[in-house]
Amino acid sequence: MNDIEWWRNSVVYQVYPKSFNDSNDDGIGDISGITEKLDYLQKFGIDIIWLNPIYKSPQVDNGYDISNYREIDPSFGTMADFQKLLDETHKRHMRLILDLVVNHTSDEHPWFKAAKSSKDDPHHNYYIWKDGDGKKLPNNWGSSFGGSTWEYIDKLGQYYLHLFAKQQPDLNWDNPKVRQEVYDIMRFWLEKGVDGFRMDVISLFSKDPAYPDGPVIQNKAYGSYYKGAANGPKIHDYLQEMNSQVLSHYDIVTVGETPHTSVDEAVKYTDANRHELNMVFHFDHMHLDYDENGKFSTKRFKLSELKEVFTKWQNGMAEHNGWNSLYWSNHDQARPVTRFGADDTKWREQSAKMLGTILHMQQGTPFIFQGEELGMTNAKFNSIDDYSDIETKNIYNDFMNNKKLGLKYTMKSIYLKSRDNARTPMPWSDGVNAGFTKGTPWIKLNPNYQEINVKNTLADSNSTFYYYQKLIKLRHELPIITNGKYVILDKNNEQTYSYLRENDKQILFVTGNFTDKEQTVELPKQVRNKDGKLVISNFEKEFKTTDKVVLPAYGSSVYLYK
Ligand code: TEU
Ligand code: CA
Repeated sequence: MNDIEWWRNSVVYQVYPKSFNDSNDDGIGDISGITEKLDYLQKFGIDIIWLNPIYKSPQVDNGYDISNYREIDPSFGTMADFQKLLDETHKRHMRLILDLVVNHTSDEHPWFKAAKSSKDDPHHNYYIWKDGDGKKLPNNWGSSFGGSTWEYIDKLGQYYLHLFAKQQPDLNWDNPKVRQEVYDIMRFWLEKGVDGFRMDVISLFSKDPAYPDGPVIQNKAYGSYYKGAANGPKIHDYLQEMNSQVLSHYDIVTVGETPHTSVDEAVKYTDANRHELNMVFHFDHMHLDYDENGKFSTKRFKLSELKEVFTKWQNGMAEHNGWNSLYWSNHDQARPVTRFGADDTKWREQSAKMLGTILHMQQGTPFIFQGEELGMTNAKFNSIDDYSDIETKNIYNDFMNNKKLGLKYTMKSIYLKSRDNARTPMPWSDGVNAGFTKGTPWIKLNPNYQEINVKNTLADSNSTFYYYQKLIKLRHELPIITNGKYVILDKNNEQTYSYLRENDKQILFVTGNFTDKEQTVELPKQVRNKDGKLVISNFEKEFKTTDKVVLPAYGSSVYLYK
């Protein structure tokens, strides 16, 4: 296995620092708190830790609004705490990557303060400005967090662009000075020994200079910016420049978050011959349950569509020398057992393990979001006051006051889709505040933490944790999981997801039941009546596979054929 890049058979664990572990009892997770839990991560077997932003930030968007890229936000600790975490991670033969958020800064960043002071300030064109009268918007683009993407500065007679909150002004990537500033920031962290970056909304850096109006979709009040800002004219030039000036000088991994990006577009970012990024996060499976209200819908995904998405990306990347990231969730998404499995007590852990099987046996680098290994569910908070996320708050106001969708639908869509579902504190025990803090947690715990927590999961040899631990181990031990060709077997049904992984020596047969009823899966001709070795299954019964497999509710299994 050592003839491939290390990130191709690695598993990444995403830590949301604010909610992982609080070491100084102020109710906020912090860097020293992560260091305290490195042995847990090492025991789990993961290879790479991804930290969400820990830089100085007013926290309007939980750290995705950065006011100083070279300082640790005091709420997370000090630079010495960070260096200790990095050193302790390396001592345990794990790697650590940071979150690079350079599509925008905080409006409290010194660059923006200078930029908005005068049109003649040298930093003015670090950002994107359009002359205007304060009445007629430069175009119809709507911010991801509601409202227009344009904010008017009276004194300048200009609008500035913000694809996200108005406190997150977009940087002007067409300005070479901005790009050099970013490359210097990257070198600052890489020289400390950081092992790479997850790059925030990397597909949005290069905007269409015409700033054309976008289509009005999902009955939003404004047009979408996707056509004018996603995968823009210069994005690949900029990434190839970034690669040649910075990335190629270090043994690191890069994963770009690429909203609004098709597989055809994504292969341009990840084809190794293009020297841009190693892999990207796409959103196609995250959009399967969108409806006319966009993300905050009560619609359920369709398994046939999920299989189509995964198959498109497995094939697309393989055909173009690209590489997939594999994920069910992150800090922006709902918990997988609620969204794709079954989060009732009866099937929760079984479906969590099934989802793990289906994702971790695919080709690519799997990302596990903190708590996924416990089979954590969405947190059903009763009141909007219990939610903290800017996106959730804005949706609540839009649905209640503009669209008048009523409290029941609004709260149900928030229960299902709020980003806070992923941001409730990591439950370490069934004790006070689940052992996350001795202070008052910055956000409420998931009410089911007495049942779902690390202490209970480690005490149960059949828990999701130990199942995921085996999946991670399989990826390290079976090259076919890294290099086998993916072949979908049951594209159209809504009950099971079965696929093969093939190389010149072996065949892996992977199958999972997405329903609460027993399902029979015919074995494909490639393995029928062959002797297969069961390598993992989330149901105990071991049986001979001849021509079919009977899967119990949410059952999943993997067989290896020579
Ligand atoms: O997310 C980008 C992004 O596309 C998300 O805003 C996504 O569309 C939304 O969360 C779906 O509900 C990145 C970060 O992951 C996110 O946390 C930040 O809020 C955002 O960029 C702005 O930096
Ligand atoms: Ca703390």
